[in-house]
Amino acid sequence: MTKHVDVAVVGAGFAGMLAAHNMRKLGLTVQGIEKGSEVGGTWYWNRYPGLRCDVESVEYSYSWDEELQQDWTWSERYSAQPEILEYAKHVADRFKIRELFQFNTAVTGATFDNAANTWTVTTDKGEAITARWVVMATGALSTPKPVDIKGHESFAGQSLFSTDWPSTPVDFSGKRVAVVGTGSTGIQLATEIAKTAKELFVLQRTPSWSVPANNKPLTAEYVASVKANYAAERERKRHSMDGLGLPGPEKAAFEATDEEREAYYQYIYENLSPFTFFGSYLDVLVDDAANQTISDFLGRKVHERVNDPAIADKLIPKSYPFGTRRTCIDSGYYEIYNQPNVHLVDLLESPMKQITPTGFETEAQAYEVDVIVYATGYDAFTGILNNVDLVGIDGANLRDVWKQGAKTYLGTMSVGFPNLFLVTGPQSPSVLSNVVVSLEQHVEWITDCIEYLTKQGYHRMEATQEAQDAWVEQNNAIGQFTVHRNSHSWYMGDNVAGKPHVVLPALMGVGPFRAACSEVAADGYRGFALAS
Ligand code: NA7
Repeated sequence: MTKHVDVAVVGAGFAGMLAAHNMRKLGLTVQGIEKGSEVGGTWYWNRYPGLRCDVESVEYSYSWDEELQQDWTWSERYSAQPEILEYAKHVADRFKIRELFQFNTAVTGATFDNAANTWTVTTDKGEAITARWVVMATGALSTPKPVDIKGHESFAGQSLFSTDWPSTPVDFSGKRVAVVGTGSTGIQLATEIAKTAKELFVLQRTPSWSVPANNKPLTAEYVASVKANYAAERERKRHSMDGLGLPGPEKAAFEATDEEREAYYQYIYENLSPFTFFGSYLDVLVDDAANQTISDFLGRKVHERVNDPAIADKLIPKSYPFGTRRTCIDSGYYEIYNQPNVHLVDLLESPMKQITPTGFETEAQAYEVDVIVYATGYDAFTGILNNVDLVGIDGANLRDVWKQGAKTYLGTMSVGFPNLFLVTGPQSPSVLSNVVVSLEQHVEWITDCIEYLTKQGYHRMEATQEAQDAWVEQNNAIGQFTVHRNSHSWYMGDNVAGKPHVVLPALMGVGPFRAACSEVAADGYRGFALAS
């Protein structure tokens, strides 16, 4: 039997929970669908040891309910995954959000009925749900990149995946372990595994920049000071460039003396979020020489932390400008290379040949290991949307429409797919911001939009080609203006074979993005075709 609701919400992560809650508040009928058995999204699926958020906990939390933010108290500066999952569960309990979702159910596809202006959402349980509006709250980093190393299925030891970690603790003591990948995930995992493994081989292709987390328990005084001004500070951050409202002097890098710059970078390094570097000087994300001053500073830090200068040198990124790949925070990452049981395998120097039944082989030598841990990243932004069959007008599948590159208007809708809202989709700030601030903005905008459409008696909303083209073009132009023009990364889709090189996140910043979305709404949803 087909169930009919006003709104179907896919995903019970931070975005989906809020979307379902908001739709119910509008008085609409809602069906949430979640593949996992619990709320939490990325914090439900990811549970590898050492996993910690790289945005401070008092910021990485909902701001839409004052009592919630006053009642909940974070224990550490950067939360570990179990605490964030507990928070998500607390919110679900507090606002009775679970009753809006069907868990343990994966969406397999959705097809638009062009005459009825409804979507039929299908699930792996064989169900069909029709909905006027669909909100895809599926996250930008939810589909792992397939392992693309020759021979990986032949490995006879234990293969572990950061994105599908066993629910019982894994004991690495006495084992020879290889970690593949040195993004945020690989860095966190390697730091943890180095504590107990007999031998740890860290397989690095592209090094990341990493800055000490300086994680610490939060004092009662600090928490009280945050809570005293929570609402006002949240509001300020909503209009900032990164959603974090980090400080930045109003001058260009070379307007400061070398000593001034060094002192300021040192201050950021010791005290502030690493994302502060992005706005440290006005021109660091647009001017290559200004940008290089940060790399030079951080390179010196790597040398201070790693005893062997040759290894330190290999750990220093050289192939991309600072800020065009995720800057990581760590809890002793570089120092693991001072331990006798930890070995850096530089795949740029000796490329990987293959994985074998007993380990792996580079061009230079063969290694025997008991465990291989893959921290090889995601098919970001589009993976999850392309893995289900989203069929819009005239039977077009989103994955085919996006073959030459994902395109949206305001990150929220793609031409040919009416009534299908994306949250933190391509060309929205999402991963280049405090994503909770971004997803709240997106979900609130969608909520206001659906309320408007409902009140005005509209049954259909579709992005126009003209508006979408202009939005994508503007984002590409910003990409060309910034240091991203010289980079290849998952922000551009470059990590997945065959994926087109497109600027996936919106680079304009959180505040300007919010302003653009608000203007569109105030102008009667300019750039969208509305119909009853
Ligand atoms: P990332 O940042 O995409 O990192 C993946 C890492 O895996 C990166 O170092 C890759 O090197 C490496 N990789 C991928 N495929 C291979 C192969 N075939 N051989 C060797 N190395 C490989 O993903 P994370 O999970 O660490 O972080 C994603 C986000 O999650 C992060 O930014 C936070 O926002 C949270 P490459 O760059 O391809 O040379």
